[in-house]
Amino acid sequence: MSTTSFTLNATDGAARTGVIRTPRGEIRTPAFMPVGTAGTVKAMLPENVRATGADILLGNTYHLMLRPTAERIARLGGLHAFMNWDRPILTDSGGFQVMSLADLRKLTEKGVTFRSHVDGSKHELSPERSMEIQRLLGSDIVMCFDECPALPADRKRLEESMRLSMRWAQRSRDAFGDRPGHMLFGIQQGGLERDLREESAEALRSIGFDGYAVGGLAVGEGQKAMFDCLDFAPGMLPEDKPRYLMGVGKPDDIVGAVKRGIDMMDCVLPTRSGRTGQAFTRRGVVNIKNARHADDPRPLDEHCSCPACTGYSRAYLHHVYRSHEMISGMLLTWHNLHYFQEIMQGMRDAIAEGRFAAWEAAFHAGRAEGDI
Ligand code: PRF
Ligand code: ZN
Repeated sequence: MSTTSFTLNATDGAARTGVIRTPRGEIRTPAFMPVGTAGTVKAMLPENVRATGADILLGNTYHLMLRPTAERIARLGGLHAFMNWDRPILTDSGGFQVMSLADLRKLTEKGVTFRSHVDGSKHELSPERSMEIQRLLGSDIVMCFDECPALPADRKRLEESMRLSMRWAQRSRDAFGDRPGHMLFGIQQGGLERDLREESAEALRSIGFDGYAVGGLAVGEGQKAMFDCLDFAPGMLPEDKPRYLMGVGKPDDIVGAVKRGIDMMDCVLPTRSGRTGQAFTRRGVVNIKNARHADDPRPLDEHCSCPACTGYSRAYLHHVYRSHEMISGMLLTWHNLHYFQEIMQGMRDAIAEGRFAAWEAAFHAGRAEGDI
């Protein structure tokens, strides 16, 4: 018996819209998942994240296993109760974060050993331990344990790494077992090489997953190379399962990915940029720290209905940023998440009504390349 499902409601070219059903609620796709790495979407209350339109958050095995530990979160009733978010949570499996954040990493067939970036303590992660941690957290969508090389990487390295990730995908599947109400996603690797992507997709399809991620992109290759890869990679994955592009991206990356058949994405960009004074708007990026906003009585975006844009001027947002006031990160994060979710809703509606190309043209027409 399966208590989760994915329904495709409409397609327009390669773009798709649908819904993932889980016991904790529905996820409308294409979906953008705000990042709640350490059990919080930084600077936001969970109910306010929900108010921006998010159906699902992303959490991180790596950060939570180090602090406060998966066992402690399990004793306290799981991650949903702990962070006061009762809707779906997807957790990344840890390998990617170990490689980018941890110290003294050692990779073997079994898994990785590393030292914590927090206190230097020694830890191990493997497919089996990652599945156990994600179960203790109570994650609704569990990710396979994989390895993701930075690009550019030579072909031999990409091939060996991808094959290791596919062996780990099988071990992840075996360790995950049968958990009604929870989904396990495989992760395609293979860099920008078409034949390696196909080999990886074939390995994952034959194991069988509830959804499939495109991993190994947005790691230094640039937008053009990423889009070239997305012209073929999603089409190698089963049509009747959700496809998740990990760690992407800027608004135009997200639109280009959906156009190429991606259903889910996550990125720290709206939240992190919100704390560093960058706002994404329909007309382009606003750097609120810039002195030219100091006397500007206009809102960030006159068409935006978020609290930052309905209640405050650019001059105020500039002032609180320069004064290091906490409300600066709160307001800009809210605005950015609101804007990202508005893009997703716009794409879902456009795909459902068969007018994605026109929606995309309008999206690009209103935008400037540099700061506005
Ligand atoms: N694998 C995992 N997490 C990820 C990635 C990956 O390839 C990426 C690549 N953009 C981001 N997060 N497990
Ligand atoms: Zn706004």
